[in-house]
Amino acid sequence: MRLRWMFSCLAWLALSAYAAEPVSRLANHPAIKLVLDGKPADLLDQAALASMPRASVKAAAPGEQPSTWQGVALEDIVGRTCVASGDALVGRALSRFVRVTAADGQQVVFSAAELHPDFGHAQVILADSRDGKPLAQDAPFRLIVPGDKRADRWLSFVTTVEVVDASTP
Ligand SMILES: Nc1nc2c(c(=O)[nH]1)N[C@H]1C(S)=C(S)[C@@H](COP(=O)(O)O)O[C@H]1N2
Ligand SMILES: [Mo]
Repeated sequence: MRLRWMFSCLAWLALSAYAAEPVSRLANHPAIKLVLDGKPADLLDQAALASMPRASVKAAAPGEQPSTWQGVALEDIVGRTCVASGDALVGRALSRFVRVTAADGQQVVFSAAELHPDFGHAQVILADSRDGKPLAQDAPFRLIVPGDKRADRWLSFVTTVEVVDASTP
């Protein structure tokens, strides 16, 4: 009897912790946190990401067959911060970089110019599907960097995109 009471107490605690914890809900409804110069700029949930233009690229990680990856261009996500997109990438803005973080803490960076169509045009994609199917072990989002000879920047389980001003006074 006592055990059963303890059990229901534990179940109640677990349920209320779930209700109070937005992070656990995010696990089922993936979203990308967008940060501009250290300040939260936006939360791109599934609806926001679905409203953006779809981007597609055929690319192979070393030793693998090429796949068609689909998702949203990293450049378009950066543009949501209202900086470093379109013709705004001049002067000091050329010292901006984009830092992408994964759920395991792994991080990679790109310069804003490396992504921009007038400069490097790296066509990096935040992919959510591979060959028409949702991602598997690398879900919910994976960076695809088509030009790289190594897959080290093909970051899996991406959570955060930050735009950082790296200029010195
Ligand atoms: N989140 C995250 N993504 C990551 C890594 C990592 O440690 N964490 N390793 C990278 C490295 S070094 C490589 S080589 C590829 C490996 O991709 P694969 O597991 O699809 O072969 O993932 C990349 N993406
Ligand atoms: Mo690697």
